[in-house]
Amino acid sequence: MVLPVVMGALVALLIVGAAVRASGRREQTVLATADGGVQRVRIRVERGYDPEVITLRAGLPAVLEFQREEEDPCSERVILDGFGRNVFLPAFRTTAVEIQPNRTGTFDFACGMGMLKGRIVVQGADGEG
Ligand SMILES: [Cu+2]
Repeated sequence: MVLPVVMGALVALLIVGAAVRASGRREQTVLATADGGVQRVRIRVERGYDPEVITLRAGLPAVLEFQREEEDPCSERVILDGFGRNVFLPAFRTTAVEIQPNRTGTFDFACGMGMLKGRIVVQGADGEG
């Protein structure tokens, strides 16, 4: 029977894919720079966001530098619902998006179609979420 073998291979592939994805997820903690107290993080955009999870501190402005390294229309907009931003990202450019993370919490961001996903975690000054 060929079908069970194919199914088994597919399941194995899915498990491997999930493991790679889990280990590939990177979290970056961003603390205020000494000059001007602006938090700054660069996010590479290519078939996803790298890092996918960004930790910010509440109460300090933050600049997210989206470095888009592809022309795939999927990633041409980034939507930060929690911050009321919907921004066009030109291909092979870095676009700075300034946000004001005043409230603690977890705020998802995504491409225009909701296929590429990232997350901003805003923590209080004491490091609590
Ligand atoms: Cu997309």
